[in-house]
Amino acid sequence: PRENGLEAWLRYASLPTEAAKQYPRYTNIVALTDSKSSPVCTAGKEVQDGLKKILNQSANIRHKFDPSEQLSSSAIVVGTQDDFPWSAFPSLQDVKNTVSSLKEDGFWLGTSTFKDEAQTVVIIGQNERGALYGAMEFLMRLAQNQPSPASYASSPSAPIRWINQWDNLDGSIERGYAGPSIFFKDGAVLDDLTRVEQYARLMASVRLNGIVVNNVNSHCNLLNPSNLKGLGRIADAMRPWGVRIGVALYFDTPIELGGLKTSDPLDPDVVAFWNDITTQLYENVPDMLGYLIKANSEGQPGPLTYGRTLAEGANLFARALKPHGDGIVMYRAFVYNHHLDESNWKNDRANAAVEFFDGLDDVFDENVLVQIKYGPIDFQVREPPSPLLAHLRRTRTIIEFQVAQEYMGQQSHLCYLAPLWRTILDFDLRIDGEPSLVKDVVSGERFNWKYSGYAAVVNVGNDSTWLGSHLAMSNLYAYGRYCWEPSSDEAAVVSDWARLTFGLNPTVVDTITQLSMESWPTYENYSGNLGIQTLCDIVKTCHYGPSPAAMDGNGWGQWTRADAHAIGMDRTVATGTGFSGQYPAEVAKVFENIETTPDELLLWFHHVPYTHRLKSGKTVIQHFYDAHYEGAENAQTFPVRWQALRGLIDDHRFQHILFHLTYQAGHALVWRDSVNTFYHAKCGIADERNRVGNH
Ligand code: GCW
Repeated sequence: PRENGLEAWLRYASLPTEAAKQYPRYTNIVALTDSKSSPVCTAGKEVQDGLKKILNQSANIRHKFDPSEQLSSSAIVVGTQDDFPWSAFPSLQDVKNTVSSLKEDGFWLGTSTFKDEAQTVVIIGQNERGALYGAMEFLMRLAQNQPSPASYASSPSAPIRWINQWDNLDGSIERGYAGPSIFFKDGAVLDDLTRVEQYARLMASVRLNGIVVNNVNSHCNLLNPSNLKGLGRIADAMRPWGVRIGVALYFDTPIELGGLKTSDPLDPDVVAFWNDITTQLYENVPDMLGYLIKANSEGQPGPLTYGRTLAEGANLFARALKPHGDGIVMYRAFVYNHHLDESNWKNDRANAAVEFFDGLDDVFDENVLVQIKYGPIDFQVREPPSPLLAHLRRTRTIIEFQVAQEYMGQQSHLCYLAPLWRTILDFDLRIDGEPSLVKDVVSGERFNWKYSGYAAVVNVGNDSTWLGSHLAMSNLYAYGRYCWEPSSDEAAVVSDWARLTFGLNPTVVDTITQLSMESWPTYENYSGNLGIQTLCDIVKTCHYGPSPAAMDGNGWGQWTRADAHAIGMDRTVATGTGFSGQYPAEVAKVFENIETTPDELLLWFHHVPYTHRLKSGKTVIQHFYDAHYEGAENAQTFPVRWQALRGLIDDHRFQHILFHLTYQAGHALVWRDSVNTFYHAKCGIADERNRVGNH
């Protein structure tokens, strides 16, 4: 069959006959549940389907375990710890303790013997979702020809592992590069939600358990009666995969949908309006995650519009949710003035989040979580972590990543993002002088939070590749893996993904792993080095393609302050915007000082002459020239190295990817020459190797 990408990494390609022979003949699947909509039931069907595809075995599913029965051949038993027939498996008594100490959604996967005869695969979830995750782990190991271990327990690093879609009701997707929405069209929820179910399956396989289905730039019509029903249908489609849904709200809905005169969060009619809407939502989506709020950001109304604090705005929604269960408010920290005056040296958009949230740590209701983009600006190719992550201690947080490659080549360039995410997650904020890795703040460990975690903006669309490019899917896969285990090895993760997506041929897996691992440094080299950010078009707001000139003179506050002599943002406390002082003391000291600031963030924190010498010994401008040549040159090798895989994977995907990599190689040259020529013209300093300006 033509490989169109719909199954992504869940193809369950059949194992070569020799490899398949090592596995037992599985005849029975016991999925311990009475309910058809339970993830445990889904797990049973998934295992049945996977065994058929990977091993060409046909197994039966039953839903009760009968201990009096003789299992003549191998069985697979999957269920929650509460439903598992412990007494039938005396050899698993020790496992009971392990299982009871699993975190929510965790699982135990192992093998045991039943009545000393048949080998049984046992999958026990801490809850129903965990059982499904264990079942998919079993299948994904099998598909990679990695037999399941005798005993393996796994728990997530954080309970919140969610996706944010930026889908609009008209079916367009903000920053979407892969066709129209799989959720909405013409103002309504789509009738056919097949793709939504398939998406939930992909999410479950990497243990993502929640999704906000509509754009943070939301519309009041989301909440009209027929859409409330539609949201109910979306939730129903995703629930069997253990995925819960939430919605993003438009702050002025009381005025625009409710016909009220105000949306002031303290107005009793506004409170009543939101209470009523919330009740209606829960009637349709009884297990709703809660509300995502973008307010007072990029032209969106919010509490500040009505002279109220951000906390008063957030608490309005928190109180509406409270009576209905465990719903939370995800209140975005992405609040800033997008008409900032660059002529003031002290102005700095990077300062905004900490300034806006200053003093609010103690006043948010307990079911408000603040959702913080990983960097202080906006998903750039290189940013330090947001200092707000070090300021909120009582108020729990969610870190926001972007699988959508908005500033990263928009899925037309290969850019595997896990190595970038690790620079953030492994960063030690040294809060109160104590070890405070970002991943430990986010997991809740640092401040003893029970509920915190991850969100990522994902732009899957109707395209059969989901993201518009086969290789871009490694980012979605890796995102799930990192939420679960943020210390994972980036190369190992992408290799797993490559095996599942393209098969077990080591040449294929190694090539994809190497290209992926080189892709972010390569992209950084040709798009924007030394912390200057992605030098793309800010003014037209397409955020694509080189436009270093657009990076100044805009109100968005994404600036480089490049003139004829110097470049970079002075974010020091001593002479600049003061941003470095927002970090805890030890980190602030590192960034305040030009000597201790790492080269890759130099221009993020300091304004220096083009002739400033880096730790590498090169000048800033020569580094620019060289890095752009290196990046573009390496991008030229991508399609060539890909060519070597011809015939080793199916031709359809081979060609599709070749097309993308060839395009990327060409566009990298455009990037190189646009950026180099721009700075050459600006500073007039010749390239030591005489390349720039000479063609
Ligand atoms: O990066 C910017 C994007 C906007 C987006 C905004 C946000 C949804 O360019 O398209 O709006 O961030 O995160 O709210």
